[in-house]
Amino acid sequence: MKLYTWWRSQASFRVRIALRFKGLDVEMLFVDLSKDEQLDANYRAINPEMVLPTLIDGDGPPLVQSLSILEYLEERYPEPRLLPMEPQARAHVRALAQTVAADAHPFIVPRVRKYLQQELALDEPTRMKWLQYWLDSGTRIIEEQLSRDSRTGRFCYGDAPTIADICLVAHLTSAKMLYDCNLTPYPTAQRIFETCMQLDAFINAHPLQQPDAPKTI
Ligand SMILES: N[C@@H](CCC(=O)N[C@@H](CS)C(=O)NCC(=O)O)C(=O)O
Repeated sequence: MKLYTWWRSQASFRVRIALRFKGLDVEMLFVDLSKDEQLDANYRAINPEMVLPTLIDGDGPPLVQSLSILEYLEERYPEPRLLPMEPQARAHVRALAQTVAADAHPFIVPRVRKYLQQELALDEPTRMKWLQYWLDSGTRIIEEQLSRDSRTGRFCYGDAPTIADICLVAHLTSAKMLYDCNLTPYPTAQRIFETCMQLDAFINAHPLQQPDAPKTI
């Protein structure tokens, strides 16, 4: 299996966690988004949207979109599970995952940041305000969902990690480590983050554990 990834990429982080969790061997191929390597013709040929991640399992075809890749891994390599069995529980877990991955994350990706800077000429403090607003808004919504739902346990759903925890951890890592957001108002999300970060799959997939990460940030 081959994964096109970059240490800072939130969507790649999601897939790295799932691969580790399921104990799958993967070769990492690094695409440096800070150098626009995703725009190279060779990468475009396998991922026409020119975004990370892309996963290639065996002879392919290339798999794109991190949530779709998580679902593929769950279907192809079901154990250990990343989705509960019961349909309403599965819908709940998918909804939590999408709250951050589909509704918050698109506002902060490099091509959006580039547009704010190059086309709208927004200065750095204004762009930071944008990023922190959307990250914080995603965290606030998932905190509200988690804190009021009796199905929340040690993890987002019960006492085992799911794709919701994967998306939550990737989101909070961006919020805290990359964009200095204050997470104090979100105790449930923080508690679950810390529980996940005790697990090898989450630790090993963390951005700063990647071979392409810088020594300091
Ligand atoms: N919805 C996509 C998002 C993909 C995405 O935007 N990835 C970012 C990195 S986290 C990227 O490659 N951005 C390149 C760019 O914006 O130019 C997914 O979940 O895979």
